[in-house]
Amino acid sequence: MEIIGHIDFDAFFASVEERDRPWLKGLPVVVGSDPYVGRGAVATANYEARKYGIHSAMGITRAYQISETKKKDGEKEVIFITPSHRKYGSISKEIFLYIHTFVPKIQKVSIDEAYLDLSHFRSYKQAGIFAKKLQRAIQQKYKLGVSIGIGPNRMIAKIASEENKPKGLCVITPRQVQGFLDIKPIRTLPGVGVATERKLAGRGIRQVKDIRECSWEDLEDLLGAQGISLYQKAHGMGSANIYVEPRIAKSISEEETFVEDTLNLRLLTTHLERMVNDIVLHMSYKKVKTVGTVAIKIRFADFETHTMQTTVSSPTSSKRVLYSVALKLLIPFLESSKNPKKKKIRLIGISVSNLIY
Ligand code: TTP
Ligand code: MG
Repeated sequence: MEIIGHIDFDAFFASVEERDRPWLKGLPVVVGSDPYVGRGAVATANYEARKYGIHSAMGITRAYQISETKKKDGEKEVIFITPSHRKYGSISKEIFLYIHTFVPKIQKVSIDEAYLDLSHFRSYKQAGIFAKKLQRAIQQKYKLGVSIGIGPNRMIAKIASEENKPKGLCVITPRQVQGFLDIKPIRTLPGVGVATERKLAGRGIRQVKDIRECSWEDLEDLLGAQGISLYQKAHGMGSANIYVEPRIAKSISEEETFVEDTLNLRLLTTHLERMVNDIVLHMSYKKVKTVGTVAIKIRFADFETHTMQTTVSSPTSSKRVLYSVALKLLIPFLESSKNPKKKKIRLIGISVSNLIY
């Protein structure tokens, strides 16, 4: 029996910012473009800001106007925050690696969502118990809320994860699928956009159940191939395949582009140290015992790029050793030997390979 989970972080970018800046607690928060520049959109809004009607992809100027109106009415004004994509990316990576220690088959589909193969729990009840534990663990360890949906295929799991957001858990067994879907607006089904919705509304088709009551021939006449696929979705059918990236990595790497090109040793070594820490963390999650080769990548301001690698005398997992090996590779790029024109550095990367599991 296949049991599929879908996990999605709640108001992800905004939740990270609220977590890292406790003074934001209880305030409406929008992460997105700078409203004073006036172009661009809302990446996400926390749940307080959503109560004002602000949502992802809304123009930032519109969000700002809403905030100003609310302020005039004596309500809390919205706090606008510029996104830190690198931070969200590394938090996402870390949490999914953590989940991976409990769930061998994971398919990450965006920065904050993934499908989980929970079939090894053997029952929906056990999968649900696990999901609740996972939510608590993530809350405790990372101070972030996640919602989880469970169902017999990816489509149902994803719709279920939306069901009780935030911090929602919704388990839909195969027997419950039809009742769950039937009363949903057709927009809930993947692939139904505004145009399809409008077309079907003209025929009185508004809920999933209305699609199910059509014959597939009628739907095909109306929508072509999409009609057939819609018919299947309305009956709760979907794929339960989880596409897993190869588990045994050949190398682990990290790289960072600096906000400003630099030759500042302190800055470079701080970044290098942080990247080594991340690599060692990933090694432990991936159960890599030691590494045999360390490589670094340097990109100068003019985009000229070099890589250098070295084999360590004995395979290691020591942070200190990895750092000093990487530093030894880096230093010539700060000196005349490999950088006679004293070009500033735009990016550094580090990669470890010859992994022993
Ligand atoms: P979502 O999971 O769609 O949204 P969310 O996590 O903010 O809120 P929800 O609780 O409803 O899941 O997207 C994840 C992140 O992706 C979101 O925090 C910000 C980013 N994002 C954008 O930058 N632009 C967009 O239009 C959307 C939809 C998301
Ligand atoms: Mg989300």
